[in-house]
Amino acid sequence: MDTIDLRSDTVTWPTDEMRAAMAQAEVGDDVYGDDPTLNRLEAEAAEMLGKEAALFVTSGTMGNLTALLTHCQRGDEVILGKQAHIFRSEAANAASFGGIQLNTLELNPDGTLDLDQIEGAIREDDEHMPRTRLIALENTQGSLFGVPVSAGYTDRVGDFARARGLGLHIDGARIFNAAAALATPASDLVAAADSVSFCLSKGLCAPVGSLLLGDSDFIQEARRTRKALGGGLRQAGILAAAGLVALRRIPQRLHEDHVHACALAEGLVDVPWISVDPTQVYTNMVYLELSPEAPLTVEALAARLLDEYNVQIARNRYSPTTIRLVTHYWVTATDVEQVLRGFRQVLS
Ligand code: TLP
Repeated sequence: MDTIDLRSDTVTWPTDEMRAAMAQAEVGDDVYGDDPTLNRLEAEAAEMLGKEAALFVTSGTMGNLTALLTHCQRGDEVILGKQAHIFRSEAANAASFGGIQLNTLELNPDGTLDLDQIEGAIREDDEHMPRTRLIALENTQGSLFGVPVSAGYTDRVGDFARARGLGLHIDGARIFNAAAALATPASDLVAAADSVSFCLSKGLCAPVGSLLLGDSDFIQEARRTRKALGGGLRQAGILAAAGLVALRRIPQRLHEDHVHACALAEGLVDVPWISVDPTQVYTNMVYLELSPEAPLTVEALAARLLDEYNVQIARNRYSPTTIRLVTHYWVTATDVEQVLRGFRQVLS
């Protein structure tokens, strides 16, 4: 990449191997179900995550929306964290396109929801009330330092949901980061879920795409929903070819990004005006606070880092003094040193 871009792992460029695979991809028309490369990607993803079937969608947002629209009817309710991406950062799509209401609960610092609070949020069968249909978890929980959520907890939520006739969806945009951090197969982290979405185009480096997974009936229905949303793609094998390289090559190297995130946090501890807690680095995200007394704003800091050190950072959308640094394939150990030099010199 041409800058050291820490704004997100969504910024990752495809690898050379992905570009070559895209150029050579066998293609068909996926709406007819005959794109061989896309079919292979969906089959391999389903097998990796231990689900019956998978559906390629354009983005994480589309994966979550397709899941919610498939699980829920208009007037249904989904219980999820107040800090969930689905609630905060998906442009109220469940409400605007599905008439679905989101009932949010405060997340614990470890990314979990209390089961007794979920219990309290489930609606009675009463004509005045929405119908509770679904619980949604996020793993890793991006807004809470990228903390991974354990298989044990997810299994408990799955049992709890099944016992009450509710579904469980996992926004697993970064499920392979969670798997790497917990040294647990991703399939174990989602075994309890009726549906899970994960992104190819974040830490896995593919240029486009996410997958939504579940049992065959669910995915057949989701395919209809995706078509209705305009997400029926044609020669999508071009994109799937990069996705296959992503799935086969990248999950096993994600721990390197986590090591780099820790190195960044540790190196920033002594930098003036910055507060950071290295014990709150769990995966590939480092959250920093810039003191309100600092001699420059986050925007001014970002401009100087870019001009003088070729480093890109961005302000957190929800706070003027919070910065999230995200490590990924294109951030090397040498880049980490360069970033630390930049922060030290601009802020000293
Ligand atoms: N997250 C992006 C931004 O929207 C903040 C990022 O840079 O982290 N679930 C989770 C947990 C996500 O973090 C994101 C994207 C999505 C879903 C949506 O994915 P896309 O951007 O592919 O629609």
